[in-house]
Amino acid sequence: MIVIGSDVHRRHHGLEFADGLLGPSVEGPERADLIDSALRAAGHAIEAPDPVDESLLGRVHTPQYIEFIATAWDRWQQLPDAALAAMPFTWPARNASAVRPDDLIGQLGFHSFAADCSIVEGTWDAVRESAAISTTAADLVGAGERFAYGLCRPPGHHATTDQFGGYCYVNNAAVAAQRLLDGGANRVAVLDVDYHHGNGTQQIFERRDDVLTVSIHADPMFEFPWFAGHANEVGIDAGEGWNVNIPLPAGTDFGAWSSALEPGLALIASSDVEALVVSLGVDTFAGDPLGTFDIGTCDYTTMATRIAELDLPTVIVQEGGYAVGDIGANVAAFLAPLR
Ligand code: SP5
Ligand code: ZN
Repeated sequence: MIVIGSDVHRRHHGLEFADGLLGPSVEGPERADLIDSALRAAGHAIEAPDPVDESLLGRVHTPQYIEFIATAWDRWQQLPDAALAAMPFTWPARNASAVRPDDLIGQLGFHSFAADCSIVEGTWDAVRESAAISTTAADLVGAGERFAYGLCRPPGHHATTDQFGGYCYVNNAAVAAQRLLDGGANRVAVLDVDYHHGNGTQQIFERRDDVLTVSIHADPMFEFPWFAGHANEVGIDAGEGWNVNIPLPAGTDFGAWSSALEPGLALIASSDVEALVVSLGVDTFAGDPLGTFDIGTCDYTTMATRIAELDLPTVIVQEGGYAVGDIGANVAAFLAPLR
């Protein structure tokens, strides 16, 4: 199993509004560092990524959004009252104008959907590196590797074509899927096993039939991201039938989770896809502070074994997982059977 990773993620340590207070985000640098050390202890070598082709990011996202993320910190610094982190406080909600404001604070709201994210000095460096990691992993699989794992941080699956949120800025899974298509695959699937719905991946591909998106997640009736992830979201226009959401109740254990996985796998197996991207969140873990599911460390090995039975070239990108004491063991358990 080839693992791609880097220390550049440490430059991003954002703030998060939670429980009425602004504080350090639960999505912090220790997450990737702990995965890194657990994988090294399990015998994996970790290789550096190639630089990312930034034009690729502007095809999965809008070029205007990528330009915004890349320059927001410098613009923020020019404000006379620039504080710790660039964050919005107003978002375009129902019945709002679609006009993008000229002002930075307005654009921060325009280009985001949640107050769990902020932009700090090193955010763009880390975001670009995270996309480089997923691209490099995709290129390895495109060149014939059966599996490659991208230790991506920040995560990506909540990032839409033009909005950050849910600790995500650039959608690494979407970037990997697009890279596999560009490399010659006619159709790819993204299987999202993070605890939260992959709303960004869904939105990026919802009008396309060359990417099948399948997400298994906590029902948005009770969980973030709240406003996407219902079972009746099946894709739009040419994409109709190419998005599958499998929402699950609080407390779901691995037996029920596995039963939900089966129809997703069956659809992937029957859809003429030539490669697979797995959005691997381990926030389904029983001890996760953001989750409610009841999945154990050993279950991740069973999960990966079943996914590998699809017999597809597979890129795995890291998404969520906040039980830092167990995150390394959980990721290592998932990767263990993939060889
Ligand atoms: C990639 C990913 O897993 N993103 C998840 C983003 C969830 N952000 C909102 C979390 C709100 C948690 N509030 C917890 C309060 C506990 N006292
Ligand atoms: Zn998650």
